[in-house]
Amino acid sequence: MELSIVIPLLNEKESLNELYQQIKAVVQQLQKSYEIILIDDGSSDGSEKFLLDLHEQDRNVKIIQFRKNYGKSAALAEGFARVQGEYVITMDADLQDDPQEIPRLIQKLEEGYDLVSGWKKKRYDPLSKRVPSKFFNWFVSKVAGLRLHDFNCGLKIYRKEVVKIVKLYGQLHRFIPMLAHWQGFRVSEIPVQHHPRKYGESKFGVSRFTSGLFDLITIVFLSKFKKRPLHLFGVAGLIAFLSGLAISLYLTIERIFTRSYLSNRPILFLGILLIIVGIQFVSIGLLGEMITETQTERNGLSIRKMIGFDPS
Ligand SMILES: Nc1nc2c(ncn2[C@@H]2O[C@H](COP(=O)(O)OP(=O)(O)O)[C@@H](O)[C@H]2O)c(=O)[nH]1
Ligand SMILES: [Mg+2]
Repeated sequence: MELSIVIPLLNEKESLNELYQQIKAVVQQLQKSYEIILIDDGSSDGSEKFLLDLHEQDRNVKIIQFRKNYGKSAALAEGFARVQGEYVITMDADLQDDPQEIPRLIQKLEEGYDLVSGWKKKRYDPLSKRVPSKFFNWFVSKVAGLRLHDFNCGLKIYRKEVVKIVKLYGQLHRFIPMLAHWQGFRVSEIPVQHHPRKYGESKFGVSRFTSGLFDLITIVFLSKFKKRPLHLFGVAGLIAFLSGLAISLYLTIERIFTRSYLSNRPILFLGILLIIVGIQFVSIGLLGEMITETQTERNGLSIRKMIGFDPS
């Protein structure tokens, strides 16, 4: 199998037929063997029925149907677990991504990348979405150490290894290029054609900002400090503890030598607070170290090739 096209969807009934026709035209032109995996994430608009009929007509179409809505990341993760193609393409189901871009994505991948992301250079979404998105992409670029214009474009191509290794949950689909980059995969992007939404409405509201932020904090923490949590909490704890200690010492010395009263020194409370917080941070860090210590998970090395070993 050469191509796997993975499409997570939620209530996109009106778009599905057009989407299928467009994809089919493109892959037939390419003359590659393919599968189209559609993940119906608890749709309630009759998308399910259409998908089942489609599978009856075309056995290259495979369907995963969730009983309820688990979110786009979960849908992608389930699709990724099943793909067989050497190249995996993801796209949105709402016709905003253009299947015509698939040959260009393949071409770029074959220049020697593991992941090529689409970049909606001219984007047909409301301003309320484009502006925060600019900021998001700038911020994630900084954190990731990888400059991309559009981390969260639905249209992307991957080599199979990438989707089998990168773990998705929560809202992590927004950060796939970052996760892949951190695993040592070679990531690039090309500008792609984008279209306005033709049918239905956008499925992501304001909650995209908070959930995106929390997921970002989690992965930065997990990827940088999972194996050494004390290095994060210990530093903060030490700074707090030493500052608190300095304040308390100063007050003590002052009290002994000048007979001044502590009752009118509000900074006393800061000193106490910092000492306690400092001790707590260090303790949390040590607890974290204990949890890490007991994890049996392998070293988590990302290996590109092993040559000359017997298959085991
Ligand atoms: N599996 C799954 N797909 C979803 C969910 N929400 C949206 N999608 C799909 O993700 C794609 C992009 O969603 P859309 O609402 O167009 O987001 P926007 O383009 O950022 O406004 C579409 O194909 C949706 O059907 C969800 O909860 N689960
Ligand atoms: Mg959309």
